[in-house]
Amino acid sequence: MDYTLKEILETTKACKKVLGYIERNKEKISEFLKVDYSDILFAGCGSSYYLSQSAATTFSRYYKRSSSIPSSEVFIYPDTIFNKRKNLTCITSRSGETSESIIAAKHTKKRGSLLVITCNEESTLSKLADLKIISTDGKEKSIVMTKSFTSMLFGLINLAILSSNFGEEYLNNMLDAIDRSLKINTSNIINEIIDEQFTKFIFLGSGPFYGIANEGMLKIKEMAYNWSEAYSSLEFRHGPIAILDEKTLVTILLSNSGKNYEIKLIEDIKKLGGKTFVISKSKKGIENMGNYNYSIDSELGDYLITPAYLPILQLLAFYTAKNKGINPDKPQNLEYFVKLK
Ligand code: F1P
Repeated sequence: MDYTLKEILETTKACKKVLGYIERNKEKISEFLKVDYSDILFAGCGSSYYLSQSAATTFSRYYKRSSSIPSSEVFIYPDTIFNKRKNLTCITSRSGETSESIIAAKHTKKRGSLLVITCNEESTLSKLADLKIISTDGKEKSIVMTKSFTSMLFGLINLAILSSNFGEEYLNNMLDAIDRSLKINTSNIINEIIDEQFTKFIFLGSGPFYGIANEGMLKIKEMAYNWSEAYSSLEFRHGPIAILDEKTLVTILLSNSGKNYEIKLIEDIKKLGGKTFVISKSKKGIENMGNYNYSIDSELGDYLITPAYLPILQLLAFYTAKNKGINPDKPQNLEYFVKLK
């Protein structure tokens, strides 16, 4: 089996492991999060930046107002980042060795505390951290990030929940939802989609789903070398909609908060001849809304369901690549992490 596929299918196990890590270090983590930080900034590169986008939205909801930027922006435009109060920076990095993220970490450590989430405990970033969260089983052989992304996001959502004493009872439901999303691997939906040989891929998601939409966009580029774009859902009407044709697949990550608006958008896209793939938590009220549909069948809210949407997008990219005769285990032009020379 291709190891990229094997790693996607190991996602639930990786999430359980990160949960165990958080459980074992609960006291230390709670103490760290009790500090009255004024600004919280998430930063990362590539997939880890998109992970930061989604995590920052979830931290804003459950912990404190947070924002996200690519790591390089931290040291290229430092004046725009921090005020003089007590800051917390969270750097996300699978390898813990990406140059921009290391420079950003050193930079922000001078101005506050540093939280690092990574899959590599022995990395440079882990050693710089005031608090580190390790996704041991998120570690991958594959260059493209899959279970590492999902397990690190799962870990960060758990931190947000822990900080607010909100709903630890939801953790098992989150793991169940991830398991159910992986079932798409044995359904026919992805085969039906790849048979159409779409040439353009658009991913739409709002709030915590925006970072996930960006990651769907990146997976298609990295694995299948297809043109792809991602937008905050309703932004799609403001220009990008002009490129729709019957060979464009628009994947919509349906939310609870924006559902009514998103349903109207799906109808518009279909009227204009684009094809839609609707990923939702529940089928209720939206049966066969898209040209293609996948429902995870979960009662979770928007902020907690996000990790479960990822395996679907990763598998879509994986099989699109295979169908084009591309080996997703060996993507062209990419390295495991970027080292600036
Ligand atoms: C990961 C990353 C990947 C990307 C590429 C280069 O960095 O940016 O997202 O696919 O292969 O590395 P990190 O998470 O290890 O910092």
